[in-house]
Amino acid sequence: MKEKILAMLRENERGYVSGEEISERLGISRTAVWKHISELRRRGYVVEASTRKGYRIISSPDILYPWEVRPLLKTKIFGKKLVHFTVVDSTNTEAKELAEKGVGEGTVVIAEEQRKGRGRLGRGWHSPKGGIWMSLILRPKIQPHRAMGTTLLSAAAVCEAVMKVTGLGISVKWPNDLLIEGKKVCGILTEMKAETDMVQYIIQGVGLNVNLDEKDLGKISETATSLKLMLGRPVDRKVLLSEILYSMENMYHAYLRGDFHEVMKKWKKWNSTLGKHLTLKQGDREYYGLAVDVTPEGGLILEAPSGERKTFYSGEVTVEK
Ligand code: BT5
Repeated sequence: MKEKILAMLRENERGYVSGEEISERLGISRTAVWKHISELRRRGYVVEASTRKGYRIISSPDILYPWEVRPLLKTKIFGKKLVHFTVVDSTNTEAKELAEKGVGEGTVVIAEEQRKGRGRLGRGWHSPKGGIWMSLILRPKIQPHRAMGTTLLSAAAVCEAVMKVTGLGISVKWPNDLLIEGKKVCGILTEMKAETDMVQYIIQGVGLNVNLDEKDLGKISETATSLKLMLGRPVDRKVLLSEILYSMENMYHAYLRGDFHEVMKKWKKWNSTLGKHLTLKQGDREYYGLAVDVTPEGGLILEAPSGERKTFYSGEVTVEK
């Protein structure tokens, strides 16, 4: 109902819409209209009311409410069910709980702020207001070793969407870092539950610094940046979120069809890792080599100076300057 009332108020942005018209068109009582308007106000919308003329919308909050995002979606299933939090510990944790309860593929959990945002290997993810902190539930019928491929497709999808909406030059550093001018703007956290030979669900967490200012980044501003800082103006998070989900859905379907070539082609287009000499750290072990390719499962193939090739499925990469 909120979605419909907002649409009516926005049809005629400079003018008023009478309570009577809303009530007639939506088939609800005038009191119900008033209750919905009060609810919108509680959620940060500024709606002017005049006894003679009716209601007029003055401004909307910059919040990724489901009824704001839904009308912009171009996807078939991704994001159609959207669970929104103002503040939460971690959207990945929430998504995992939902997945355990059987919630379907394509469900997205999103938060304006995370108190305990998570990175890989127990690291934290700084998530103040202004970012896109989201987790997507996937239920592909694939073997666990292929799950990492979804990290790559998500990384490529976010690059595609960011490029489309902002025009900024963005690149992927294998496996899950998205960088602009060498600074991290987005990280991806893939978590899964699997039986020995079949994935039950994958939670694809995406953390993207959209409208964060220098002060929001605080201590990490030396290594991290945001789209707003790079662009010099804020970005419409709703539009960007809808583009990200659209790209993710398209690439995910290509991936499920077995069209790895399509996914890899996109990933390679955005990547800044292949062709570079780099050090890959796994715990306290280090490997050095030339990044020659990625496998359809998302593994990175390194060629050591001896010519020997080895594939890695996890690790921290430092590109040699
Ligand atoms: C990642 O881990 O890059 C994965 C981050 C995934 C975050 C999303 S947000 C939605 C969902 N819910 C969650 O709880 N998590 C996911 P990793 O590669 O381990 O990088 C973590 C490191 O990046 C930290 O140790 C910091 O150095 C740095 N970092 C932390 N917050 C950052 C930020 N907002 N921007 C850039 N770098 C950050």
